[in-house]
Amino acid sequence: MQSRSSKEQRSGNTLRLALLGLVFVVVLLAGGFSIGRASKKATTTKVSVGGGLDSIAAARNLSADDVENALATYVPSGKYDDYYMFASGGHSGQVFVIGIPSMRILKTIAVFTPEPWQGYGYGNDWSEAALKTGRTMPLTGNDITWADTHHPALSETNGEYDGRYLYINDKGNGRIGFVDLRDFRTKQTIQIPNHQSTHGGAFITPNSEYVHVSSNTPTVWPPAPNAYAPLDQYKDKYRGVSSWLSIDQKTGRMDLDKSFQIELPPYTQDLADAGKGPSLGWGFVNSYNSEMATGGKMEGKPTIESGASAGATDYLHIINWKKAEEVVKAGKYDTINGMKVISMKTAVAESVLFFAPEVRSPHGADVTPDGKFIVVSGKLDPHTTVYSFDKIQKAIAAKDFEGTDPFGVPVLKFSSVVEAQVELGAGPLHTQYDDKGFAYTSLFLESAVAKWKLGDWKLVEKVPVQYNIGHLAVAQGDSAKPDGKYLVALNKWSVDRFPSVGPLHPQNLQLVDLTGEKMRVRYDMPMGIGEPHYAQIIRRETLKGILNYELGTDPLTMTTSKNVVQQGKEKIEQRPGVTEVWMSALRSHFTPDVVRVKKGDKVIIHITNVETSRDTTHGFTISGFNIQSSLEPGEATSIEFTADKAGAFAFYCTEFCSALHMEMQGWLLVEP
Ligand code: RUQ
Ligand code: CUA
Repeated sequence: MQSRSSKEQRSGNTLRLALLGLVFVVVLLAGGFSIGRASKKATTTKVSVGGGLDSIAAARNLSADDVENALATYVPSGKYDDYYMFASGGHSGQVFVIGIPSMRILKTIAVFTPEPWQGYGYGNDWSEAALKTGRTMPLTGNDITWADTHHPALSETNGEYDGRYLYINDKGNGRIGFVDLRDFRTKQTIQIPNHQSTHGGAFITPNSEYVHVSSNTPTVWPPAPNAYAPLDQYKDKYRGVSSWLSIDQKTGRMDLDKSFQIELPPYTQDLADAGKGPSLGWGFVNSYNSEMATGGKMEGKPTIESGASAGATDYLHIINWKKAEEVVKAGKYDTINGMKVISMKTAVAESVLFFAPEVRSPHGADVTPDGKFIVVSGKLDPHTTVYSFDKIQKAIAAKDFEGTDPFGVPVLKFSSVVEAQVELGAGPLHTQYDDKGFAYTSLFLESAVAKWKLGDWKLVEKVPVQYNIGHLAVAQGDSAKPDGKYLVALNKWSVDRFPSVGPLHPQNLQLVDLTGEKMRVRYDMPMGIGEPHYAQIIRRETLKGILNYELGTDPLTMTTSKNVVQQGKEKIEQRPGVTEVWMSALRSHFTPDVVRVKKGDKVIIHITNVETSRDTTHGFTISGFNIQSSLEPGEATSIEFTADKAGAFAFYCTEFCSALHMEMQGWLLVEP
């Protein structure tokens, strides 16, 4: 449909002609019938719709291209987008859910950062339990209330997104979070032992056995509070780490007892991906700074920027995680900060870890959907390098090494493992795939997306994007079965695309249509709420989100809360130093609506939203106590605080739930 109208533009290229084509498209879309039937309808629709479109386009000064872009992305009221995109929020510490192709934000998911609308992180409730497990950084003892979320990973079954779980790493503080896609809420955050940072990952193994992350900056090893080594001992005393976090198949939670780590040299480990199909059981992590530069500009040493780019090559880390599992089972590990860690020495001896040279300063390591190749781009090289998994296996079997790195890790011969080097343009970073054998690589310096053909290893086409694209995401593009169709360019700079909102500009996400002969930028989406790094796009039907909870559900466990409050069974219990309340919320009142406590009491309020129909959310806040809960339909939560000042404090429902929402109010009386 779209190609028909673009063809017409090419021949005529007048607004009127294109609009006629579009009217035809509208009719086709509306009817979904064959051409013969549609043209019958066109006689009735054409006049009103065509006339309207014509004058709107003229009044708004829209070109034919603009109108086509609008039609290609518009999702009418009450209709749904075809895809969900889960985008990281960068240093907002969140995840954003965006509809594709409309590019409308459907939700923000709070992960590492308190978020008041969702009542996440206020009031010692279930969300506090999810947040607190990852809050304190053991190395400093500090509570961390922000995060730098980079790479969301959707759970997979047989290499395809299954819509159950989502994981997201915190680059800044070495953490990972788990979002339950039944209710789009974060259920677990973890400070991963032995990590100060994360970057390679999160990626999921094809049956969600593990979610992987590796460190970014190396840490003093073994990590411990007050562990210190000066930078001139970097090579000996600092280490990177690759973590394989076991996923509980029933709950989606990560289980550190069943997880393991692999000690790595103090290079800067970077992007990573899981093998699939023939490469199932393997993981690939690239790295930069094999030079081990540590900066020191004012001491006359090179900056990390130049020091890390001085050498000719870095190393792709090739990890046999199935083998690593066996090594752990055989007990060949050390326990460091409670984690099972395979030492570098053991990893080499047991053939768990190999290196392949990479063109210096690489970024992006992306396994093709068939699992046969790993695509790595070098930020400073216009080529992207394609490694063959088959060749890697043969080289390992034949011990076809060019030597070892300074830590004794065998380095495979570059020429033996490379399938192709494809010249794409300036600053290639990340690659995604479609269903037709094409690969799409972001070109940061060139501000473009390059489309190229797998197998032919040839550039097909480029489309400019605005500006400086980092990651890109293709519909289902990270799975064994990509859809193609849409690509989103996650551009770092917006420069002149939007009116001024002060010096901090929004990021610019752009929707690129992949269905036509040529790639086409359809839509600009300013992201004024965070800096998305990476995103994954999943078919809408795959997600089975719930519309309400079973009455009395504790969101943390998704089971019935032991403090569920049935309507009519509300009560207040008082014992020395404690007031405990079982409260219900129902349009438009809380029961009880007056709560008397003694100054200094610990107050526990168990609230159940006893309504379970769609969209009947209530909120709960008490003035002056930094408490804010969002009680979704059916939810039961428990709030705890100390009433240490006497006074009369209003509590009320924060969600506009009914005509008498303003009256959904009560009193907490703290008696002196
Ligand atoms: S990185 S712009 Cu954190 Cu994913 Cu490449
Ligand atoms: Cu309940 Cu407003």
